Amino acid sequence: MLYTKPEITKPPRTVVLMLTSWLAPIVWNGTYNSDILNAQFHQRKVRIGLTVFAIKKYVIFLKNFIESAEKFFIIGHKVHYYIFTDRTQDISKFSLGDGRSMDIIEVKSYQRWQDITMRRMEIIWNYSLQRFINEVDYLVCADVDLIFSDHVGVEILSDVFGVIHPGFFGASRKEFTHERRPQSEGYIPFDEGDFYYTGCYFGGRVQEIYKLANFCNNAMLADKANNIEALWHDESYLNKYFLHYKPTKLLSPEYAWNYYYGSPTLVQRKRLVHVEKDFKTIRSK
Ligand code: UD2
Repeated sequence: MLYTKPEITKPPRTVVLMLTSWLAPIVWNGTYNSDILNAQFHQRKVRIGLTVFAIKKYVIFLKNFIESAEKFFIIGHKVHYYIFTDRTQDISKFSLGDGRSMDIIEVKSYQRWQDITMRRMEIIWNYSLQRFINEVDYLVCADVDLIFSDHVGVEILSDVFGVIHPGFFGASRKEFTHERRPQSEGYIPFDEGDFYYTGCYFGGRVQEIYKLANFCNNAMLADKANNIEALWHDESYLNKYFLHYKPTKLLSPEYAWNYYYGSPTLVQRKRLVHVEKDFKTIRSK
C-alpha cells in the first residue's frame, strides 16, 4: 500500500490537541489514513455492534438513524445493529448492506424519560455478558436522535472511547456542567475533570463497555437509594467514569455535532449530528 511517509516535524493538525496528557489520541479530520486503518482492522476481522434505544415516541428517529448508518457507519466491516425498543411492531424492515445485520430486542419502558435514558446502562451491562461478548468485538452505543452525515470509520475504535461534547471543547473546567453535589456518585469537584464528554455516544471493547456500564448503573442506583439524581443523568456518571478510567481514545466533536453551536472552522466535518427535537412533545406519553 502506498502512502506518504509520516514526518516527525510536520504534525497533520497544529491548531487542535491531538493527544491527551495520558497519551490517548484525539481523532480529528486529517489526522489519520483510513486505508491503513481499514487494512489493519480487516486483518483482525473485527465485528462491531451498534446499540441504540428507541423507546416510546423516540421510535420515529430510528429510520433516519439506521438509513444514515448504512451510508456512513463503519462501511466495509461487519456491523450488527442491536435495537432496543418497547414498540417492536412500529419498527419497519430495513434493507441492510453486505456484512450487516440487525436484532430488534424488546425491553420495557419507564415512565420518566430520565429513567429511560439512565437505564440504558443497565441493559448494555446485562447484554454485554449475555450476548455481545459472544457476537462482537467492539460496541458503539449511540442516542437515536442522531444522523450520520459523513464518514465514521474504524478510526473511532479503541479499548474505550469517549466523545468531546460539542458545547464544551473550548470551555474551562468551571464551565463543565459536571455534577457538583458531593452527595452524588457523579460528583466532580471544580478543580478536576479533563474534558466534558457527551452521553450520546461512546464505545470500546465489549469487556470495557461492560465495566463502564456497570459503574454508571451502580452509581445511578446508589444515588437513587439516596434520593438524588445526577444533573445530566447517565452523562454525569459517564463523565465520572472517564475521570477515573481515562478513555484510550477521544473523538473530537466532529463525531457528535450539534448545529446549535454553529459551524466553527476547527470542526472541519460534521460526521454525526443531532436531530432537533421538541422535547415536550417527544417526551410526553
Ligand atoms: C443528553 C445526552 C444523552 C443522555 C441525556 C441524559 C447528548 C447529546 N445526549 O441528551 O445521551 O445522557 O442527556 O439527560 O448530550 N430515549 C428513548 N425514549 C425516551 C427517552 C430517551 O428512547 O422516551 C433514548 C433515546 O435513545 C435518546 C436517549 O435515550 O436518544 C437520550 O435521551 P434524550 O435524547 O432525550 O436526551 P438529551 O437529548 O437530553
